[in-house]
Amino acid sequence: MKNEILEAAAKSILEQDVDKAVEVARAALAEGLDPLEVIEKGFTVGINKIGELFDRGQVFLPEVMVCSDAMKAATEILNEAIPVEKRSQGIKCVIATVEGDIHDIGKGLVVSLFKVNGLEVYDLGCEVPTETIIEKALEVNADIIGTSALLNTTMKQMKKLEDELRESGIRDKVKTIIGGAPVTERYANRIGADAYAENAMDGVKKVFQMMKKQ
Ligand code: B12
Repeated sequence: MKNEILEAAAKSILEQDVDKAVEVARAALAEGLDPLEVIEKGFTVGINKIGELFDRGQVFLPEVMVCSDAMKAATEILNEAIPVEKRSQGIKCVIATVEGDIHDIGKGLVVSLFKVNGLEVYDLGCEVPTETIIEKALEVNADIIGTSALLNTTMKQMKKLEDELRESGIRDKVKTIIGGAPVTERYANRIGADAYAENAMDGVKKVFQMMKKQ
């Protein structure tokens, strides 16, 4: 049953079927499946496949947009069902998708998982200028700044953030973590980010590791 639901989840995205995606998300919860596993091993498989087809020119932007609507509708239902860690960890995180980048599905997942793990999250949304990110981090006295970039052309905003934190003399006041499909551990090391996360759960793990070291 589990495999069937995971397959149906991926298929609903590939078939651009918003209603089906919602139906599968609800069915997964009714079956008692782990919502995170359904997102990662089901719906995300579908959206990644769409990304490949888009890359090869076999699907076009309007279709990707419907797929992402389906993905968002399903993940909203599943995110809400992830069990919440009631205990606040007292760790403040400012999260944003960088300037020029509208991809916010992955960032949304990061926000949800951070929250359910007891982190205090300030979600600035997408297309957020570096200056706004830094202002918010200073305003709330953030421990962590997490940024997401899905485009080769917007990744450089992450370097800009590192440079501006350094130039303003506040680099050691905050830890940075970056993620998104084109981002790598190597890139994080190169620009001087404190951590790279492959996915949202890895992000949670890295945040706790960084805060423990302090
Ligand atoms: C959905 C989608 C869209 C949707 C976005 C809807 C939305 N509201 O987000 C729409 C249709 C609008 C779109 C538009 C465009 N897109 Co698009 N899109 C995608 C697609 C298919 C899926 C992205 C996604 O949601 N993945 C699912 C989520 C769950 O995964 P994720 O984002 O990687 O996030 C996970 C991890 O990376 C990590 N993570 C991510 N960020 C962070 C941050 C932190 C702090 C942490 C801890 C972790 C973390 O955790 C997340 C959860 O586990 C990708 C293909 C792909 N394989 O990535 C292309 C893709 C990213 N898009 C691409 C392109 C080119 C575009 C456009 C420029 C197309 C155009 N010609 O207009 C525009 C960009 C407009 C802009 N200015 O931003 C290219 C980018 C190529 C590149 N490397 O530069 C891709 C790779 C497709 C491709 N193969 O060509 N897109």
